[in-house]
Amino acid sequence: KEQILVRYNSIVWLFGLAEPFNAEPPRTTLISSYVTPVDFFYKRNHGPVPVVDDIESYRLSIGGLVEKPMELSLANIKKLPKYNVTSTLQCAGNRRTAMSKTKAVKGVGWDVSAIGNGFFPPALYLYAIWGGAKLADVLELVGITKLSRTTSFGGKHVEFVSVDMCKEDHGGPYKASIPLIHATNSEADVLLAYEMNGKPLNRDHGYPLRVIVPGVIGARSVKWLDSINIIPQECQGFFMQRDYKMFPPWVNWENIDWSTRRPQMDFPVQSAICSLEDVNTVQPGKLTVQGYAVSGGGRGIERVDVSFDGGKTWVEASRYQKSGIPYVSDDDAESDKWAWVLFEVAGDVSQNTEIVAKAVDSAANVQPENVAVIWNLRGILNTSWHRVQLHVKP
Ligand code: MTE
Ligand code: MO
Repeated sequence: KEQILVRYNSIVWLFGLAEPFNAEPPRTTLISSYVTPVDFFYKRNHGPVPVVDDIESYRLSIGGLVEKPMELSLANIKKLPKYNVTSTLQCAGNRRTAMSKTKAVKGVGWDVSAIGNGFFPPALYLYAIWGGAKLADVLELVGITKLSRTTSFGGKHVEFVSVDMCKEDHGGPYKASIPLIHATNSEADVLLAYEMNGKPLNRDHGYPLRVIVPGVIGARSVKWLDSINIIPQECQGFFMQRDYKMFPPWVNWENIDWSTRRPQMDFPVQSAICSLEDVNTVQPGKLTVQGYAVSGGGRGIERVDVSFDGGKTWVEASRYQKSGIPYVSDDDAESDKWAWVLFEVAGDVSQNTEIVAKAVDSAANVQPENVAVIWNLRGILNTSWHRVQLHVKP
């Protein structure tokens, strides 16, 4: 494909691709390790991937409603205490393709792999180990003290602005915001990340600096961060106001009123089987089913149920995070509260059937049985029970 490189500010832009670069790995790669390797991590872009190549002149500017606006180099940010946070990144559009089988939706088609966790497993959920400074520490540099019981931030938001050019937003940069009360909460682990799985971020994932908002849909984790603004209310950009909102099934493109819904933040409880495709042919006998489960907002996974008979009877799967350590709960010191759990369970199969998985989170939230009840025109947050077909050879 023809590409043109254009230098603007310290950024070299790559133009000429008909569509932004979007990719997800095969679902089986996701369960091959707890931390998703960078190469197997899904990529989601709304515009051409920019190249920020002049790191010496790179500056993150922080402004808006602050007493002392600032410009920080990458070296300034690296001087702050470094945190490694294991967090699953999941696109709100994960499992969209399955939702569009109910009725057409608008958006990039995704199987179950628009997710990832640090090093290994791929899917539209990706779990990775992100290294960087805490946003709460960075904001303290401009005079915004960390969240305390007495702090009142009203409806203020922290806006993250990138450098990419998105056609949805009239060629403007990708941007999003989170509430200031969330950003200044050190426990929320919001990072300005410069590392992924122990190495500098690569270009696809936001080099040199990106936001990671654990437990929140991927759309708020802005890549190629250029500036941060403290603003009186939520960001008015396209991806906050006219996208990534959850609408009920009866809202269509004729009657939609975007202002009636708030930008989606936390993602709901989700799970997917990754050891099997949508349709499989197997020999009769023992079958091991593996996959991932994750919930938003730091809620851990309490249970994963798997059915070998289309949902009539269920067995509980075993769960783990780091290899060898059984997952207990999200308040267990060994557990990563922002990361997925991988699950595994074996059963006997003797005739054609449907294998089904559903997870329960620590707030006892469950996945909905059918996709129809959560169908929405943008095809986001398909968290319905994950079903795969099994043809058992006679
Ligand atoms: N940041 C910028 N600047 N531009 C984008 O298009 N896409 C968002 C988010 N941050 C996006 C962005 C969306 S929708 C998702 S799901 C994640 O990045 C994907 O991150 P990844 O490509 O590192 O997996
Ligand atoms: Mo996304």
